[in-house]
Order: sequence, then structure tokens, then C-alpha cells
Amino acid sequence: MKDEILKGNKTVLSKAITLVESEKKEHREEANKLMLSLLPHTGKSLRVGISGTPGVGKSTFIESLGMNLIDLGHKVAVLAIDPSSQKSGGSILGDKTRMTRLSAEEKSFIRPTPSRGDLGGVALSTHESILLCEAAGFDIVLIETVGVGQSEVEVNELCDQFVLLLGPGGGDELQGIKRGILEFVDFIVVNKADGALEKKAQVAAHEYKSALEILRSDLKASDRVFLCSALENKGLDKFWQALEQVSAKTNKNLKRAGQLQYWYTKGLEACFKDYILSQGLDKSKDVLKKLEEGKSTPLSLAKESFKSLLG
Ligand SMILES: Nc1nc2c(ncn2[C@@H]2O[C@H](COP(=O)(O)OP(=O)(O)OP(=O)(O)O)[C@@H](O)[C@H]2O)c(=O)[nH]1
Ligand SMILES: [Mg+2]
Repeated sequence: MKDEILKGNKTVLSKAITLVESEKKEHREEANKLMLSLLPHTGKSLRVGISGTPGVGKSTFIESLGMNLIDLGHKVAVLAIDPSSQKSGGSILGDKTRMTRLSAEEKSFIRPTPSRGDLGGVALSTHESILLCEAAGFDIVLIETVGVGQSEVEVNELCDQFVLLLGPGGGDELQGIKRGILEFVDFIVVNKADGALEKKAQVAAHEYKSALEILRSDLKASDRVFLCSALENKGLDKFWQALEQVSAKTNKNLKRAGQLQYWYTKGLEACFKDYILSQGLDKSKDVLKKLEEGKSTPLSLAKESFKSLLG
């Protein structure tokens, strides 16, 4: 697999992503070997997270942006985090069909990637999927996620630059977005600034700039808020130039070091959880009995069980 990935073989890249996503033990071992052999060939891309409420135009935006980037000579990988993939698989199809132009391009790679459970959050394997795309020569990785729940917070743990796509609705829409996002967002792009919505979008952009000015003394709000029409491919070039400029001035490795620690901790948590479930500790009859009899609280009992695990 290694050589084919390094050659940029997209079919093999796809298989490798399926391998790192697998939770089977034998697959995990194979995946580990593959990842170790490819590690020296990773890390060179610009990773951009794109989040926003459902229907705001993320896929349309990524398609237009992706086409522009390919015209500029880039190779573009898109990982779309799909909150519904565990249930219906519905929006996978939607995204694939919506990005028809981009997916037909030789220099593009589009892949839906699962989210973690019903509460959202990014699957632990997505970090490895990004590395695989880099090893296959993609120099730009775009990560799409719906801005609900935990996912966008975790996408910030995967990307170098985090972009929040907003509609022309203004303040109302901002209410629906978790305030915490504005604390780490790198760019805000107001989409659908076209036709009858253009004026509204301008007003909204103004509001977002004011909000950012108040919340973020670390950056110049006017350099971070952009208007665009993904549908008409207007304003995307200006936004991308700004992003590249900011990115050139930023030390990628600093943020990435924190991210490595984050995913290591998430990995450890997952291992502990697997162990607890595999040992049936959550269903231990002794424990359940003690709880039923009111001999302890759930939390103190959990702590006790953990202590006894450590011996
Ligand atoms: N007028 C206008 N409509 C747009 C623009 N971008 C997207 N749309 C429309 O908005 C709708 C949703 O677009 P998508 O790109 O699928 O949005 P999304 O954010 O990816 O949606 P989900 O993945 O379902 O969350 C579609 O009907 C698009 O045609 C734009 O720049 N202007
Ligand atoms: Mg979409």
C-alpha cells in the first residue's frame, strides 16, 4: 500500500482510510504499520477546517474553492465529517452529488468521514486520514463539518486555519452558534452575498466584524471577515489570499504540537473505555447491587472500581 499511496493512487488511498477507520484489532495493527512507514512523508499540507450551520453552503463553497485551488496548481483533498453517517448515510450521497465538478477532477479527492457517536465529535481516525492524504501528495486538505455539537471544536484540533461559514442572516444566526467558536475561529466568511441577499450579507458581515472586535483582541477583525458567493465564485480568491498570508506568518508546528497531545489523550480515553467495556466493569453485578442498595454513589463507586483496577 505504501508505494501506491506515495504515488498518489486514490483508490489505494481510499482503502487505506477505510483501514485506519476500522476498529478490528488485526486492521489496527496493519494500520499502525502503514502509518509509521508513511509518517516521514506527512505534515506538508495546509489544513483548513470549514464549519457552519446546515445549509449555509459549505459544500458549494468547498467545491468552488477547490476548483480555484486546482486551477492554481494545488492538489486538494476534502474530508467531509458526516454526522448522519452512522444512521442513514443520507448526506454522504448529498455531498458527493453536490460536489460533482470537484469530484470529477484528477487532482481532487473527496471522502466522507464518520463522526463519533450521536453527541458528535470527530472520529479518532480522522487525524490519520489527513496524514494519509498528505502522503498521497495532497497539499491542501479541507475538512468540512456541520457546526453543531462537539464537531467544530474538534475540527479546530485537526486544522491549521479554522473558517466559520455564516449565512446573511446576521445576529440571529450568531445566536445559534456556540459563542466558544468565536474564541478560536481564524476567519469568518459570510456566504450567499449575491442577488437579493447581497445587502443583507453586507450588514451581517459588519455585525460579525463588531462581534469579533469585542471578543478577539489578538487579531484584526477587518482582516478576518469576508463576503462571498460560493454559487457565483465571488470573493473566494480574496479570502484565500488572506488565509495564505495569515498562514505564512503563523507557526504551524506550535498549534500542531497541541493537537498531537489532544489526539493522544483522546486515544488513551478510548482505550480505557474499550477496556472497561471488554471487562464488563460497567455491568458488574456487585457494583449494581451496591448501587441499588444505596450503599454508595455512582461517582464514588466508579472511583473505587478504578482504584482497584490499578491494583
Ligand atoms: N444564493 C446562494 N445560494 C447558495 C450559495 N452557496 C450555497 N447555496 C445554496 O444553499 C443550499 C445549501 O448548500 P450546500 O452547499 O449543500 O450547504 P451545506 O452547508 O454543505 O449543507 P449541509 O452539508 O447539508 O449542512 C443549496 O441549495 C445551494 O445551492 C451562494 O453562495 N449563494
Ligand atoms: Mg454539505
